[in-house]
Amino acid sequence: MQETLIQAVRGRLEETESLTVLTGAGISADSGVPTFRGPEGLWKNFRPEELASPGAFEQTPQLVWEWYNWRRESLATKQPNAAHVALVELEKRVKNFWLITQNVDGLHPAAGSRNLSEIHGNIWHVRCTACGKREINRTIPLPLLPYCQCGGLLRPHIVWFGESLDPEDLKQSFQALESCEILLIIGTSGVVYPAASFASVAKNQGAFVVEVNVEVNPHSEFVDMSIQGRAKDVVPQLLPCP
Ligand code: BV8
Ligand code: ZN
Repeated sequence: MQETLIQAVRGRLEETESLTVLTGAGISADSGVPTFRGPEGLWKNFRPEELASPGAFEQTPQLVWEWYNWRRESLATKQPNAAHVALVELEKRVKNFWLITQNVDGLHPAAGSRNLSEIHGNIWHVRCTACGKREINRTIPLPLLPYCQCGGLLRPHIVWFGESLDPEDLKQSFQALESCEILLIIGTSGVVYPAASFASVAKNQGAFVVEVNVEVNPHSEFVDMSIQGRAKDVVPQLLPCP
């Protein structure tokens, strides 16, 4: 059954001129990066509001930086997997290709994806809370409280709960969702907004929506095709024959 679905999607990808892809933590699970809401999920020990929110950073910046330092340390040894690489290949082959990721792990740019919106930010980017300066910083570990040359406290350049997404990222994402013939959704539980609404944005303009996930999801009833399987196994098989 999955084989037939994969063949059908590969056939569509061969023909399409416009593909948008939305990824979540599931695509990085096969690189050894823990997902958020899975059994061994990152959120298992904390409530998101406890750590991934401006209030938490305001109250206990050390605790928040401890968590991000721990995640940076763990991510430093992780590599893109076959699914990330297959998306780079698809970007080369499809005329209009855009990748929207909720992931902050940096594995898509590391794999070579360029037409990319990291809508929740990137764990390797820091931003000054005083002067707003943003830079890539791979120091591991960062001093428990890292400061900018201007004396301002640095924060992860990541979108926390209750924070708005970068308007530029939103504009690019909606452009890609409103113009694509196919939306491919890989490895997301579809619970975090506004990304959770992206499937219906594409669907409402007539896109064919395909999901790749190891389990059925809240938005699975929205999609036209749901392929059950691990991203690293399924996504490379979607590549049109060279
Ligand atoms: C916003 C950065 C406007 C942190 C993240 C009440 C008050 C305030 C806000 C809200 C509210 N109610 C709702 C909201 C909006 C809120 C929201 O959606 N909350 C949810 C929880 C209800 N959203 C926001 O706040 C957003 N901003 O709306 O701005 C606004 C402003 C003010 C007030 C109101 C609104 C900002 C959201 C961004 C949050 N930041 N990350 C960090 O990472 O440190 S979200 C976090 O979840 C990650 O980025 C992650 O990517 C994202 C989504 O999770 P998934 O990627 O889907 O991962 P998950 O583990 O859940 O699922 C993995 C999936 O993969 C599963 O389906 C699994 O089956 C599958 N899988 C596993 N293995 C594999 C696999 N699939 C394939 N292959 C495998 N091998
Ligand atoms: Zn500064």
